[in-house]
Amino acid sequence: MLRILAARSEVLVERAAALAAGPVVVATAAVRAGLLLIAQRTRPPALAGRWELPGGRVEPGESEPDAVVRECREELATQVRVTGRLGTDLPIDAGVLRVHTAELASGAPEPQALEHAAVRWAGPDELAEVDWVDADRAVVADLVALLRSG
Ligand code: DCM
Repeated sequence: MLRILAARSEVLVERAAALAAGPVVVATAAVRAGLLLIAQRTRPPALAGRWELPGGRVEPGESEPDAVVRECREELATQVRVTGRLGTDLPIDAGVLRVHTAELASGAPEPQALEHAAVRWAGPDELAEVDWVDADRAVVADLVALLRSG
C-alpha cells in the first residue's frame, strides 16, 4: 500500500513539474551521411529567416518520439526514425524544448519545406555560422559532436 502511494505521489510530482515547465516542444536533429537537416523559419516575425531543428509542440497524450515523427511528416513530408536524445531541456518562451536525434527511415522521401522557407543538409563545419534561433544555438556544440561521431 505504502509503495503504491509513493509511486502515485511520484507521478503527481512529475506532472506538477511538467506543468510548471509549460508545454514541451520537440526538435529533430536528423542526420544523414554526416550532415544535419536544418530548416529556416517563416514565423513569427522575430524568428523569420532564422534556422532551427524542425519540430513543434507535443500534443496531449502523445509521446515525444511520436511528436517528432508527426511533425516531420507534417512539416517536411518525410518519415524519420527517432534514435535518441541530445542535450538538456532548453527553456523557450513556449515552455521547454527537447532535442531528439533521428535518421530518415529507409526509402523515405527527401525532406521538403512545406512550412519552412527552406530546408537543407549542413555539415559540422557550417553549424557555427548558421543564424540559429536562440534555443537551438545552445546545442550547436552537441550537434557538431553528433555529426563528427557518426
Ligand atoms: N522552437 C524553437 N526551436 C525549435 C522549434 C521550435 O525555439 N527547433 C520554438 C519556436 C516557438 C515554439 O518553439 O516559440 C513552437 O514552435 P512552432 O512555432 O514551430 O510550433
